[in-house]
Amino acid sequence: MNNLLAGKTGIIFGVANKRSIAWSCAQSLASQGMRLAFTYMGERLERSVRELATEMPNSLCLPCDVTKPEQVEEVFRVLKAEFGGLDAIVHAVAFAKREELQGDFFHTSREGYIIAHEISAYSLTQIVRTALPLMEGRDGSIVTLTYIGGERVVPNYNVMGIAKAALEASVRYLAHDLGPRGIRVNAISAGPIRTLSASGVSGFTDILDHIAQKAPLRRNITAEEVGDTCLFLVSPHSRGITGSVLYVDAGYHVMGV
Ligand code: NAD
Ligand code: IMJ
Repeated sequence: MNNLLAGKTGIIFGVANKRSIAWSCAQSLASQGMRLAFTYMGERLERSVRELATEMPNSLCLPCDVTKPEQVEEVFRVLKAEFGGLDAIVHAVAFAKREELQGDFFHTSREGYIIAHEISAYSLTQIVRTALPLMEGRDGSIVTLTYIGGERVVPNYNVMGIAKAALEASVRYLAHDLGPRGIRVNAISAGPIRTLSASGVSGFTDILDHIAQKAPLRRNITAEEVGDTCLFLVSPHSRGITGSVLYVDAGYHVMGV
């Protein structure tokens, strides 16, 4: 089984380097024959993303800062010209100012709150709206990445937790909007993984150790496991699932203590 997505196209937002969860999603989708486009945030990441994308046949790389609507629009203009249509979107984008990810949540600044929500939550809705004309009539699938800090308190996750709650609610409202057009929208709630976005998070090693001791599977998860769940959500095997959050967390979310 290696051609589940032959003839289909997808776009991946959020590759920074080979450790990015978005890159594992890309590898799983490409392994089943999907043709992919990648976006990168800022010129500093262009080289890294272009180098990774050379592994993927017929792929495209485009700049996209999700705070710039004209860049989002340009992405889908190019995609229409190059791919014609679009079957899948993977949204793996999040950002909050570093100073907002420590100390008391109530210190969150107005600006920090707005930035975290614009990049980590609103961007999904903006991307979906702009992509819609390319996805009409194709039974598409949209997948975003979330974290349990959007439903429960994880110390230091702070404003990112509030933004993930908004992102998860957006998944439900988008699923309702797009269901009649045959487009599904789901989120993957991933356990902690050492990526660029996890670097410098205070106590991250302790959190990984805690999961390895307490999660039902008694281990942490890998980015490849998230990628394979993304493949499931993009493929027709998940055709009855929309508006859901799937946990790829070694079962940690079921625990009470
Ligand atoms: P990562 O740093 O590799 O990916 C985050 C991406 O967001 C980067 O590629 C970055 O360039 C992009 N980004 C930030 N600001 C942007 C902007 N203005 N416009 C466009 N892109 C922008 O880290 P990751 O851990 O792979 O994160 C991917 C997703 O997974 C995020 O939504 C994150 O919240 C989520 N997640 C991560 C973990 C974890 O432990 N690493 C766990 C659960 C969920
Ligand atoms: C992030 C902050 C605090 C605690 C955290 C995390 N835990 C985990 C993460 C326990 C697992 C990683 N995560 C789930 C994220 O969504 C990270 C988002 C993020 C990370 C950074 C670090 C660098 C920076 N801004 C960031 N913005 C968002 O400047």
